[in-house]
Amino acid sequence: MNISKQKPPKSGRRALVTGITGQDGAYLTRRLLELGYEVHGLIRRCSVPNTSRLDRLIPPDSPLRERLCLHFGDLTDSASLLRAVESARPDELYNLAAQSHVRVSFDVPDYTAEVDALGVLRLFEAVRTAGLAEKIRFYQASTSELFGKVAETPQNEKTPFHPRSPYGVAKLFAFWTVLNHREAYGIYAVNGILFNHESPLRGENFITRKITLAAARIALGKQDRLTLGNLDARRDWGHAADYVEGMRLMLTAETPDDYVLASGEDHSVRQFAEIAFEKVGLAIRWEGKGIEEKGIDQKTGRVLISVDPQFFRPAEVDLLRGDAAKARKKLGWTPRYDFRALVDEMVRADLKNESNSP
Ligand code: NAP
Ligand code: G4F
Repeated sequence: MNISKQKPPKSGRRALVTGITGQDGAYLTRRLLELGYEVHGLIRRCSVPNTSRLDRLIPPDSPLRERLCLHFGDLTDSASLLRAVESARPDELYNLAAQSHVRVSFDVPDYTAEVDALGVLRLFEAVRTAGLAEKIRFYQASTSELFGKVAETPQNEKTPFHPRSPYGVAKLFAFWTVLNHREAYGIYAVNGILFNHESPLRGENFITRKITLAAARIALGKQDRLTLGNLDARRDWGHAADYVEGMRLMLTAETPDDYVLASGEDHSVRQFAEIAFEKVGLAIRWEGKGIEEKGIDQKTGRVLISVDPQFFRPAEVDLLRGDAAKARKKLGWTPRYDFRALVDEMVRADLKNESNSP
């Protein structure tokens, strides 16, 4: 992998991806490389290597790597953004970088706003300073968290916003920053309002991965119990591979617009856990209410899941279910995974990894 100023060989279109080391960054990068793009990524300096997701999807000996180039930078550092934009001179810019954890945003609200809100503005300033405003196509990773305390169900592009966390509020600033740059400077900039999307590469402290990892470890005798927060929360979960394809499609439309990507189904945290545990051969029975609720192994009577209020949020988003009709119709977006296939892939991957590690 090229780091910084070593340019990869020239090819077709050029993309710059911020957040390239994250879940979506890795899936999007693989897809763009497969399509022949030259991909530049913004990467933060880290005390341990942080390219494990890229390494998993694009093996070190893959010829795709020749068209991948990483630049050190940070959304809080304007000069580094300008350097990356000027060096890559991208046709397409995907801004995926964010402090993306909603619960954590209550602990670090100031930092979350610096990155998730002002970071987007800094990136637009870099684009304009580099003289790329007329040529670039800019994707912003907006979120269903904007709907927050939902005004209607399902949510679509016209549903009013009511964010419920510092993360959601910061992403609201970012959403409007995109619209403002579209209207004020004519930049081709779009918001992808994406509902939750998951994969085996999902961070381990998001609910789906926390559950699939724990189910695998409990089945293998490596963990006793899983402790969760709000079991009643409902989310619209899809697969990241499908959603990065939607991001790309948004930048191919003739005119810039904002789109919801969602599966159209919602499930509770409790249901997700039940299915994940079932897939490792553990049937769960629920007993008790509120913080006393327990998920019990039907066969042995052992408590496998319990509730800990430390995982509750100061303000919760109770229910998200999206309507992606516009993206399906105008972009031809067709997700391949359904809910069960998603859970199945995540559980299998965690079982495999955990079986092969101490
Ligand atoms: P993720 O796995 O948490 O990845 C976040 C990425 O942002 C990582 O590469 C991280 O780098 C990078 N980053 C964080 N702070 C940064 C900073 N100050 N400067 C530069 N890079 C920084 O998130 P994801 O699930 O792939 O999500 C991608 C984007 O979509 C995020 O903006 C998220 O808010 C948004 N989104 C996600 C979902 C979802 O369900 N996944 C739904 C809607 C919207 P490190 O690896 O160095 O930490
Ligand atoms: O997996 P989560 O942490 O995802 P959340 O808050 O929905 O945010 C994710 O999706 C957003 C799109 O809607 C993105 F914008 C955002 O970047 C992120 O990717 O939590 C899902 C639900 C919540 O209601 C939470 O309260 O699960 C509930 N939950 C219950 N117990 C838990 C836990 N969440 C976590 N992380 N950990 C728990 O133990």
